[in-house]
Amino acid sequence: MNQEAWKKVEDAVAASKTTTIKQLFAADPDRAAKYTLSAAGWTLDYSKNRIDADVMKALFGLAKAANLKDEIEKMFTGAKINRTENRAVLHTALRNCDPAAQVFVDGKDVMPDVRAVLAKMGAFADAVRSGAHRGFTGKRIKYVVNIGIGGSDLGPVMATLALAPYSKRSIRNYFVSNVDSTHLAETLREIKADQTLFIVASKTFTTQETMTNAMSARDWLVKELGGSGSAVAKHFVALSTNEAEVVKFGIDPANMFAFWDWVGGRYSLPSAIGLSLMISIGPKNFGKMLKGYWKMDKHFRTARLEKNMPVVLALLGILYANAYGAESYAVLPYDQYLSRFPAYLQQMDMESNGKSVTKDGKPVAYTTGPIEWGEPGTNGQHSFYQLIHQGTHLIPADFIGFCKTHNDIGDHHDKLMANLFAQTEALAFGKTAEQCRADGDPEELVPFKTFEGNRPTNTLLADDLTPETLGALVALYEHKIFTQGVIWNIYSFDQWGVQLGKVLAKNVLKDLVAEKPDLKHDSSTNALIAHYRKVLGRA
Ligand code: G6Q
Repeated sequence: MNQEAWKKVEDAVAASKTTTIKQLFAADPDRAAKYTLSAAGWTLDYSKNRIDADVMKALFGLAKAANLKDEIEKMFTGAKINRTENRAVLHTALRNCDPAAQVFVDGKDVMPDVRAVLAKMGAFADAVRSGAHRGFTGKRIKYVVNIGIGGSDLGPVMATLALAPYSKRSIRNYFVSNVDSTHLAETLREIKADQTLFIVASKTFTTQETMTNAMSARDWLVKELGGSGSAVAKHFVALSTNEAEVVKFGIDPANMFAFWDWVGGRYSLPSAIGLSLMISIGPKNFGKMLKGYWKMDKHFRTARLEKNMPVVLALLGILYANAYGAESYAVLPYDQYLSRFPAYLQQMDMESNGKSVTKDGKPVAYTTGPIEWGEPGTNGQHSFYQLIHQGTHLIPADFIGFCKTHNDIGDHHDKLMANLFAQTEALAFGKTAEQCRADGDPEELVPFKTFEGNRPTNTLLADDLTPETLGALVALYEHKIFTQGVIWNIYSFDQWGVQLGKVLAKNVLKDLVAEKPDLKHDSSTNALIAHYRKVLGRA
């Protein structure tokens, strides 16, 4: 992080720190309008933050000092900004809807391949939806099971739930990720082999959990249907970058949907990894989602920093993480369809910016990626909001809502949105001791019923939850996270911590199953392995 520019942020914060959000509003009747932005179907009201013109100016200075505009261009034009893996980062190419667009990696335009895979996905999704693609015994596909984990699972799960109103209800989607056999077993209980399509989603096609689940699913299917290879051909497709491993597994490359090493797992929803979603909502709606992404991409690439929604969100996050010591932030969607959105973002943010080494390989001298968490409103209000209102931690929160609902029953939606607006109001303005007394609270209860307020929130509003607004929302957070990575000067697109887990588990597995293990771990791990083996009679 540029220390000179950061010093200016610290100075501006020091000068404004004692002014509360309440005072800031009282001093400026135009505050809400001043701190509201619109882009790609979304409105961001960030007025309920601990900011004034000087703080914002200093924050934009920080972005400029990091050459953010140049870094954005590098990403969009295929520079190898994921240096530790020597890869370009081009999820934006996946949703570039300009038919004339060209994006080059190593001198090759990637767009023809992107369009070809999308077309192949569309044709296949249509065939499954219409019944043209049938199972081994001639039955229509009724169950679609995505087998994948991490980036090959969380995006499709989140979006399939989010876009349920657009789904073909006669096809049911399942997602199996955990290597815990329970996940697969409970799914198999609900489906019929002759009506099931398994989608094996794995960028590398070597991930332990996914390959274990895929092999067990294949064994189950062959046992149920017979026919071995020919049954597998009708009931298994693969989403991967690794054709050789797909073929080894027994899936014909004709049934493989490709993507490329420049698509990071957690950024892969708009790639072939979105096939299960596309089967659910149809290629047209998938295309609309891509359009939503693309709109936000264009906004991010072209809007000046001061009007740039992902940049503003990123800078506010940096303000709280680095100047106020906030360790986490909450994402609180007031929409049941977005129930998995916080979990999806958790990976996107924490895997991208959970780094403690700068691009020069030196330890960072400041806080980086925050802990992201959240649940849909209003449920969270009856649980953890207490701590946000009156606890000792500062937890900035993003409230996400839609003016219209897909399920117009009575006054549910008005009540839902009333809660959203009321929460941000209460968090910002609190309740003073005087107000408590005026409400007749007994004096001994006043300290407990007083709310300090001054809790920062952003409110993100769209007219309704559609494929387009969902795509734009995902892109908004992707670019927010990118911007923070640039300012923190860290590599946001590798994930060596995930890779470590993949190796460690293999080593331990050997010791769990070996006839005579030679335990060479620490004493704790050795004892745990020995205990496990003893219970299973393998001692
Ligand atoms: C995502 C991560 C990680 C990855 C999974 C699955 O950015 O790299 O979550 O998506 O480990 O990997 P495969 O798709 O290769 O199975």
